[in-house]
Amino acid sequence: MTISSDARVAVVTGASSGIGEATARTLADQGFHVVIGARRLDRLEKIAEEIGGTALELDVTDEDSVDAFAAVLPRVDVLVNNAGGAKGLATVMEADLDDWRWMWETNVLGTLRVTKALLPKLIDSGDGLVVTITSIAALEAYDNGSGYTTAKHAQAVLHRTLRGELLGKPVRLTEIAPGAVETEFSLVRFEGDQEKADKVYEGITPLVAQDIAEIIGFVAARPSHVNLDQIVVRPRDQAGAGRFHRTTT
Ligand code: NJP
Repeated sequence: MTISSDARVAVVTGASSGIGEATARTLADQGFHVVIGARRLDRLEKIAEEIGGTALELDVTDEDSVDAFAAVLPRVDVLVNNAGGAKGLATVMEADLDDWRWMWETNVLGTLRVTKALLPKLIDSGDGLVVTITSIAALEAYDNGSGYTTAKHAQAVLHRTLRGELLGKPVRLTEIAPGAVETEFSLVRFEGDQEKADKVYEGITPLVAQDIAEIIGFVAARPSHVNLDQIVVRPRDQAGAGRFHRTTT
């Protein structure tokens, strides 16, 4: 990997699709050298080529993978903790422990592993920024969603804790909590069932990945004394995790 020593480096996890991919493109347009990580390296390589960035295989649930990823980064100015997602919908009584493990490993421990590994470099940059993509599921509970809502609450509290622990250090922290964004999110949640995934966005105009990417670009472009702590963003058609205005055709 060749990253010029004076380029500002932005790392985006989970950049092989959706919000992460759009964010990588936006930050590259803003002049960052963007390092993108995810498990699907073939997708990453195409994106990296288009944006003049660097593709690195990364599994945030695997300690060795995170260590290897961190080891090759010469510097880090921005970290976007985006890798994550949901698996299934079930009541607590019928909770699938494997789905819970996936959600906690990816969203919570994944964010912890990557943040821990990159924080020294973010501090050394003299003007670091950590953006964590949580969810409105980090702000409220909804029926059948406890595996995801508990994971997103935990991920958010981990992120918010750093805001205090890093006071006095040159690192800003921004949490972005989106509502419904049409990406591969629902396809992953429903194990590739396109019909079920489509139903989530039926009759509404959802957010798209670019909407979130533009917000992250705005955050990264603020002067270094300005810390946008938390941004909640939903489609106009959504007032809460389970409250939608749907038009019927
Ligand atoms: O979903 P999707 P989004 N290691 O599925 C990666 C949150 N959010 O863009 O590894 C490394 O298109 C996966 O890559 P791959 C959501 O919780 C969304 O919507 O190649 N990477 C892919 O690039 C998540 O935190 C909505 O499979 C891993 C990416 O994660 C973030 O937004 C609403 C990985 C997922 O892209 C981005 O999700 C909300 C691993 N172990 C919060 N596992 C929404 N879309 O409605 C997965 O409130 N990835």
